[in-house]
This record gives sequence, C-alpha cells and structure tokens, in this order.
Amino acid sequence: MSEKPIGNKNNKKHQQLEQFRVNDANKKLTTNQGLKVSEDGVSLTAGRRGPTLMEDFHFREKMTHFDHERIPERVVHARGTAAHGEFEVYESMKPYTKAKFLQDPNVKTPVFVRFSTVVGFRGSADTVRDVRGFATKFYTDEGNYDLVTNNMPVFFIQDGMKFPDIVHAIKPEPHNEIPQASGAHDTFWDFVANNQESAHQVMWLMSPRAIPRSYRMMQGFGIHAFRFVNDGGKAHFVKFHWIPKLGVHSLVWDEAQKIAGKNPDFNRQDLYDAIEMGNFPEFELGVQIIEEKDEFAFDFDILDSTKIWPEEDVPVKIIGKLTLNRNVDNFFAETEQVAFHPGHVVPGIDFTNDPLLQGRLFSYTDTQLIRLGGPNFHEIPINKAVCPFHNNQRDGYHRQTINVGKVAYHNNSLAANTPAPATEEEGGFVHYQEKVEGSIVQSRSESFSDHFSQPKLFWNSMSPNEKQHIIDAFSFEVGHVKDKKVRQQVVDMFANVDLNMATKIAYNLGATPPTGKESTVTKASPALSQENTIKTAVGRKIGVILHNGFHDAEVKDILQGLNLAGVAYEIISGKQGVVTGKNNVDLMVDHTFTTTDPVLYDGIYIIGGDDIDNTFYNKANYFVKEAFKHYKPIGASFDGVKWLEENSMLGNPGIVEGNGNTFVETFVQAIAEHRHWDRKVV
Ligand code: HDE
Repeated sequence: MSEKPIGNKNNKKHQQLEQFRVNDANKKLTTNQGLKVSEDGVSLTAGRRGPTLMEDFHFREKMTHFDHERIPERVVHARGTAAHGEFEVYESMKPYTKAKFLQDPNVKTPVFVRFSTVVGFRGSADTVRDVRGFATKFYTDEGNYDLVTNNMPVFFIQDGMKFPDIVHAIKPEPHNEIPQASGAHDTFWDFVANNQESAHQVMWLMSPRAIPRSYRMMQGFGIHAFRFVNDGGKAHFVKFHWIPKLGVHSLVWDEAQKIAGKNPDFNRQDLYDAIEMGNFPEFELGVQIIEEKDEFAFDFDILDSTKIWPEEDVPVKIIGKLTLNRNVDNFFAETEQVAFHPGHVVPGIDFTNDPLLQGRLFSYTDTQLIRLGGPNFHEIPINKAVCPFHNNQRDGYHRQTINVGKVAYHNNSLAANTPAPATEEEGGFVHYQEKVEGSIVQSRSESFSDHFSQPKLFWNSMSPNEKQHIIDAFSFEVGHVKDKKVRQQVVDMFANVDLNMATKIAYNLGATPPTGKESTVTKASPALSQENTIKTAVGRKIGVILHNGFHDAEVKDILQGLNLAGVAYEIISGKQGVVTGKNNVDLMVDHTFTTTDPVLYDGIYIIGGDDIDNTFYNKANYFVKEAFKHYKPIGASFDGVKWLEENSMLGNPGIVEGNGNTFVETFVQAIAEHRHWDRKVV
C-alpha cells in the first residue's frame, strides 16, 4: 500500500481538524488533568491482598471515563462509515442558484461523507437487504450545507408524521428484538400492506439496489424536490443525484447473505481499503431542474417523495464531482459524532412543501440533542463550520467557546446592536417567498393518491435478471412472514403493480393467486436499470489461486496487466507464507482457503501449480464453483484450466482461459461486465 492518503492539506476543514488531532505515541501516560502517572495496571490497595482504596484517583478517573464511553446509536442509520474529500463544480450554476460553492470551478469545497444502512444496529452486517444512506456535509464559506441522500430515489411514506410508524414496523419486533437488520418479518409487511404509498420504495427494496456491491458503486438521491434560488430571486425546483464513476453494481442475494457472516464489514472495508490504496472514490453531482411554471405539468405531484422525475422526461444535468481522498483518523470522533441535517442550507438552496421534507426539518436537530447530549454539537470538530459563526446562543452542556462581553441578546445598544442580522446582499439567508394560501387541514392532496403507476414504470424498466431478483426477494422476505393474512394482503397489493409478478410471488408463498387490477402503465425508464450503468474493471478485486510450481514468469506479467487495468488481487493458497514458482519466484500469500472466501471477490483467477493434493483441489474447486454460481468472471491459465474442464464450465459467458496478452484483455472485459447472467446456473 502507498503512503496513507491525507487529502488536501490546504483545505480549510483539514486545517481546522489538525488543531484537534492528538497523537499519543511516544508520550508519557497522564491523567486527564495532565498529571504523569507511575502505575496503570494495578490499583491502590490497603495491603497487597487488601481492598482498593477510594483515594486511587487514577483508577476512578480511568473507570469512570470507560463507564461513560457509549452514546446512543442513531435511531436509524446506526451502522455507517465515513470519509473526507472535496467537491468541485464543473461550471457556474449562477443562472439557477447563488450558492457560492456552486459558482466557481476553481474552488474545492471540503466535504465529509457518511454512508450507512438504515435498519440494523451499529454492529450489524453491511450486506443486508436495506436502503443505504449517503450523507454529505459541504464545509462552505457560507456555512455548512448538508445533502442527506439515500441510494433509492423514493421513500416509503409521503408525510413525516408516519416516520416513527415505518421505523417501528421495520426495526426488530419489540417483544423479542428479532430479526436484526432485516425487513423479513410480519410487522414490516403488515405496515406495507396497510400503507400502500410504500409500494414504490418496496419495489426498489426488493431489487438489487438493496444489496450494493460497494459504497463506491451506488447512487445517492436527495429524494425531495428542493429549490435553487438565483441572485435575482428566481427559483427552480431541483432534485439532487450522486452518480458513481464506477457505475451502479450489486451483489446477488446468496452472496450477500454469506458475506454477512464471512466479513460483516465488507462495504466498510472496501471503502477504507480503496482510499488507503489511493483509488479515490468519485461521484458526480447531477441535478434535475423543473421550472416553477411547470409545477403541475406532470402526471404525478412533483412534491411527492414516493415519485421519481423520470430522467427521460427531466434530464439529469451533471454539475460537479466529489472525490473521497482521506479516511477518518478516529471513528468515534468523526463518523459517530457527525450530525447531518437537511435543514443545514446555504443561500441559494431552499425547501419546498414536500410534507416528508418538512417532517425531516424538525427531526434531525432533535435527534442530535439526545444522541450527542446537548445543544452544542455544532462545536464538535467534525461538525464545526469553517467560516466564523456568531450569535447570542449561550451555555449548555460541554460549551467550548468562551464568548466574551456581557451582551447576549438582540436588540441591544451596549454592543452597537451586534451581532447583527446580515442583509441579503451581505449573504443573509432570506427564505424563498413562496405564496401559500389555504385552510388549516389534516388531509393529503388528491395529487398524492396514485401509488401504483410508478412502481409499474420501475417494473417495466427492469432487465430479466432484475425482475427475477425482485420476485425472489419478495418470496424470501414475505416468506418469512408468519401471518398468512399479511402474506395474502401483500400479494394482493402488488397485483396492482403487475399481476404476473404478483402471481409468481403468490405461487412461491403458497398464497391464493391474486385477481387485482394491475396498473396500465406501459412506459419504461431505461435509466432505472442497472444493466445500463457504467461498466469498468477499475476498482475490482479478484482472488488468485496458486500452488507451488506455478508458471511464475507468465503469471507475474498477467498480474501486472490486471493491476494496470485497475484490478486489485489477493493471492490465495493452501497455507500462509510464500508460494514458489517454477523459476523460484516467490509470491506472498495474502489468504488461505480458510481465511477468505470466494464471496469476497469480484472474480476468481485459477492458476494452480505442481503436485496438487486432493485437499487443495477440493478447496479451490469450492472457490471456482461459488464464483460460477454467482455469475462472476473466472479466469484460468495453465493447470487452472482443468478445474473449468472438470466442472464443464468452459464456453460459458465470463469464463476466460489462456495466458497471453489477449487473455488479460478478455479477462479484464469479463471483470468489467460485473456479472454474466446468461450463464446456465443450476
Ligand atoms: Fe433520515 N433521519 N429521516 N431520511 N436520514 C436520520 O438523523 C428522518 C429520510 C437519512 O449518516 C436521523 O442524525 C425522518 C429520507 C440519512 O448521520 C433522524 C424522515 C432520507 C441519515 C432521521 C427521514 C433520509 C438519516 C437519525 C421522514 C433520504 C443518516 C440520526 C420525515 C433523502 C445520516 C440522525 C448520518 C438519519 C429522521 C426520511 C436520509 C432520526 C423524520 C427521505 C442518510 O433524524
């Protein structure tokens, strides 16, 4: 691995955090009061076999601090991982927004990004079927802007009021706290069937999007309609998209479940390792823009968070790029304590009346108060703005700033009426003056009532293997529901999307075939299918199976060729240490068959060697068969080819044999393809 990447040392956030970083190496051990201690492993006792004395201040301090180390985990999105980086805009967005960080392509704005799963506890596995969070804090010169997105573009509910309900339904059931990090249980599906606005997101949740291959290979969607406001006061509706440069790719379900046991940190590790190796993840920022005059021009309500704006109707304009180039130094201090809020905006970005967004604007600060223990969480280094902040807020737990002077109110004359509100010209945030009129009501607009047209659009847009994935996922998830009535309700509900799909699910569940009226939508949106994503071998990792006596000269060239194409590899063999080739070239073994597993690789390259015994053969065979079953590329050279012959795999898509330059080229193409669905897997 290259030297640890430390991001851009010149960016303001880096410089600010540097003041808080502490390196304890080569220092003397002290108490928190700075007193050097002479003993850290034995407490002060009355006699060598006697009771511990209260007087032992070091013991008391050490134990008390330990006793208070934990804070509540996030009520949702508890499991996450984060990294630092930078954002640059490609062209000025001046015609649409006055947000300063979107004006100048020469400006790099520091960012901090946290990826997460939603349902599982902080220690749950990464590869569960779930929505993923993708939250970005931009440390701009006008204050922090948080773009808090998910990897699916719609949400389960239309109104913030129902958020506690959906979360109660999908979290482990309260009587026995089972199951962990999974929607495969009665209360979730009971919620779905009785809150039919969830249909669209449930379709996404049953699709491969719910088990991303990597955080580097998933999209982020702001979901809500926000507003861009330019310096002339003109507003446009806007939806935000993050688009990964490596394309959008997923695992297969059998693999995802096995990874959850083999390496529960799979996605976290993947992101960390990529950054450490200098393979910085990149995402482009896209915006969909709708003119205010076109607010009612669509056959759905653009303020409804259960709807997408189809990209074919409202194109995604690519406006900038995010690069993640530094891992955190301390998980708790940074990843755990970062506090996002969709209400952290800058001039030029504003809200809409989307009732889900409105609900979020309350929840996020509120949740930080319990999680981070008081109102001063904005002073925690990772949350601190890089521009100065001044107001009359004072005191509270763990206050850091020492506000001098005696005036802490407005209006005043003693401090010349400062700190004073800024005018719009001075950068003061002025809320967009949308005209609203109406009676105070508790009912939803009729324009929010079509729950099945867009799920059908999604279904129509899926490739055959994505459709099969969705049917299998419903069959697995609803198959874990114990209550037969709930199963039937689910099947009947999804017949409103597609009768054929629901009938197949009903068959698998042993439910009565539904007779509902399916949506008549025939349109498809090709942008929704992962088949149409970017395909590249860059950033992939393969497992290379070797034994002593391998063709070292040729193999070294091939491995170098793979590296040049951006493919990383790990050497797998029967035992740790080195494997030695025909010409005595040694390669270090990264893993044995015991310490790794084929599910942890994007493909397998089998080479073998001399004098292979049955144990080696059978273990290597397991790797090849699993990779085949998961539709992964398999390369074979020299003795390796016999594994493919004996398993009758040769000739299948994504199976590549040979050992020259064309082998490297063809294998790299097969890796870029990600999965080879046309393979006959039994
Ligand atoms: Fe969140 N959400 N959310 N959410 N959300 C939280 O805030 C909430 C919603 C999202 O890495 C919580 O700090 C409500 C949509 C992400 O720290 C909490 C509603 C989207 C993260 C909260 C929603 C999201 C959160 C829990 C419906 C995608 C993780 C901890 C009205 C656009 C941020 C916290 C991180 C976290 C509330 C719906 C994304 C409780 C009430 C829609 C990525 O405040």
